[in-house]
Amino acid sequence: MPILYSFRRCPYAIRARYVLALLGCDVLLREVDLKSKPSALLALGGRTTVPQMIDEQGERYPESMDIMLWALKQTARKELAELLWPSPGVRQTKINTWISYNDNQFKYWLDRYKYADRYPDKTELEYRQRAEVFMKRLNNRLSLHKYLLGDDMSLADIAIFPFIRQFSNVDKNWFETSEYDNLKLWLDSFVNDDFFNDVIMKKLPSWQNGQADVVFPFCQ
Ligand SMILES: N[C@@H](CCC(=O)N[C@@H](CS)C(=O)NCC(=O)O)C(=O)O
Repeated sequence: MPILYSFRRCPYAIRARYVLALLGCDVLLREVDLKSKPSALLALGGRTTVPQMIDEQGERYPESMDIMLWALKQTARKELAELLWPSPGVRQTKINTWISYNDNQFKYWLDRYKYADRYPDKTELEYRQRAEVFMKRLNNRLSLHKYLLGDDMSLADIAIFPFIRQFSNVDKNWFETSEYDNLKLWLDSFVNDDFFNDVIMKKLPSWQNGQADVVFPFCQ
């Protein structure tokens, strides 16, 4: 079985685990302590961020996007895979555009909003306002249909919701009373169910070399 190095709260790892679980792709999950990474991960050399996956042939998938694309290719759930990642290239380009805006623009302001005390250039409020540019775009899209690209969930939704979850947790009260009603409903649809809380976010002790592996997902 492929080996997945993961970290429970990491939004990149959450998106990877979500797609793997939804598509029924089994992996051996190794929960990483980021302050004391296991030597098996360090020994891979180069990038040691999580998530990271090594398949049965020893091929390495060093980023969350690589892992999600692997699952879409491997899965027996072809119809679901086609909904998440529709084959017309133009749809995939749109999905990639949303994801790269999230990863390259929004994430920058999210980190500063989360840790405003570490970035004294601006106030927490200013950082939040910068991040809200993306909130507004998402909220507008979600006023047109249930998910970002239409009435079906796509890879864009799954790749982005863990970052919005992080944003919402910085000041829960503010988020709950904010104007972004469509976004709140959309986020709720991902995080308020047993699949998310008991499968994707299940707590595991951190893995160190020699420890038994755990098969993920914990249900099918
Ligand atoms: N672009 C990467 C980003 C992964 C990433 O930054 N992961 C963080 C945790 S959320 C990490 O591993 N940080 C520890 C480190 O950089 O050593 C992906 O999509 O997988």
